[in-house]
Amino acid sequence: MSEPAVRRAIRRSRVRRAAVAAVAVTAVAVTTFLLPGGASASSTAGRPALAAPDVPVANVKAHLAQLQSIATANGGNRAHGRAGYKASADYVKGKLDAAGFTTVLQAYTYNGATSWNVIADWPGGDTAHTVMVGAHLDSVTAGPGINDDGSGSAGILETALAVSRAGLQPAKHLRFGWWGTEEAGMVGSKNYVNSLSSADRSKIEAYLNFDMIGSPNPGYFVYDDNAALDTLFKNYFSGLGVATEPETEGDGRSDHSPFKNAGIAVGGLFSGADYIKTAAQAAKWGGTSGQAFDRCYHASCDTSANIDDTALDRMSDAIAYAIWTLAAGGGGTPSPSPSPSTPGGNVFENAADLAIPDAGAAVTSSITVSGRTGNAPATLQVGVDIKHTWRGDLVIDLLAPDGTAYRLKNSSGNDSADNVLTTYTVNASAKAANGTWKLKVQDVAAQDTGYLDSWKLTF
Ligand code: DTR
Ligand code: ZN
Ligand code: ZN
Repeated sequence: MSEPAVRRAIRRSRVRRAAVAAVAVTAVAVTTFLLPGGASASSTAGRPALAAPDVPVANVKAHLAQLQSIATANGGNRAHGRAGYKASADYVKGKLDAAGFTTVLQAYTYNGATSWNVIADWPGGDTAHTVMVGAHLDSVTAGPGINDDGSGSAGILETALAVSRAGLQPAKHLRFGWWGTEEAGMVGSKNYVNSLSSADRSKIEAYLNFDMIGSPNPGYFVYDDNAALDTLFKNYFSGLGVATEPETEGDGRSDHSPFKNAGIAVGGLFSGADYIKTAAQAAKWGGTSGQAFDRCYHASCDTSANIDDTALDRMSDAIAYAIWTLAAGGGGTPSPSPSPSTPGGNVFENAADLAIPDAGAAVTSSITVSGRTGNAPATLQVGVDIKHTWRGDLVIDLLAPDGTAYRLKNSSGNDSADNVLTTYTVNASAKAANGTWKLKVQDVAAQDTGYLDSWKLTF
């Protein structure tokens, strides 16, 4: 007799438990991510998603304070060939060694001076499927380079330390890189990519670059070089309710370029440099229109004071979300992946696995609908696919963007069949179509467990 059947037999002999008072919690969700070549980074079906942790912005700022101190103690900068750069590399390496990473200072020379990339591998994971994250550690000679690019260096450092704190055991292999001599033309990262055999390059499924993520007058720009990685970050910020724009200013101007030129999928985030924030951008992001995103770009005033904490916080959390999603099949804030991919289609789906706590709190999964006009139809189709070993435990609601709840399914003491694979029809004609719709699911009786496999809205 299969294990679920044994459980059913036991449950039939058992008085059903009262429903558990529920406190809805926002779900964690897995986003299936397809890389070029079809490799997928989704979690094993049915395994509850791992939630990416919050990356404490205070810790990121503490790293920036260290980099500031290093610059102050070494002629005011952390530039190629200067003592401040090597001290920065030693600081980063020391933190990583203490956290259990396998680190290497990869030496090279440029303009007669030796410099080093810091390469750190997190032990474990399938090295044939490597996810790499990087930032440049050097500054210009004019200043300490706290936003450019201490912010990216500190953001990925604290995320690496979060991987260690979590004892993460991702399916894919994780590698981090802190690049030297970017300011002279991506010299360090070029050295690294050129040092790889073509076989080793092909093992890097994605390279994510973070060069300026804490600009004082911030924008939220997503690299659009690779559609899937672009969508990953756009979904993340959509889940935060933060608008993003494609990053176009930096094409060819940072360390993702050598990886892209080697045929590796690249992505990343950027908070802006010397371009001027428009009125429209200020309207959606706040800050000051008519002013550069970073007035201290490549200047001596690019110090610890030259950071917007909110941007640094959000972007650091996005780094963690990307790593957990790509390498560990986990994620963070539910991120809808509307289908078709362009807004305005009539089918929107979230295929993210979502664990449903047994006899526990309700969980929600989100789909953000955009590009439609008017209200939802009187026959809105809600397709639900839940894997569960006793569907009578489940209560399912559709929540409209304004919070109105439509009950799709009640619990039932005698519906012991497996799974919910049903399309419900809802008269949602009183509700605007655009906005974030949610599916709320609660398991109200003990024993038997399951997860939301996917759900979709058809307008
Ligand atoms: N961070 C700058 C290079 C740069 C300018 N704009 C962008 C946009 C996206 C990435 C990088 C850049 C520097 O290192 O000088
Ligand atoms: Zn720079
Ligand atoms: Zn930079």
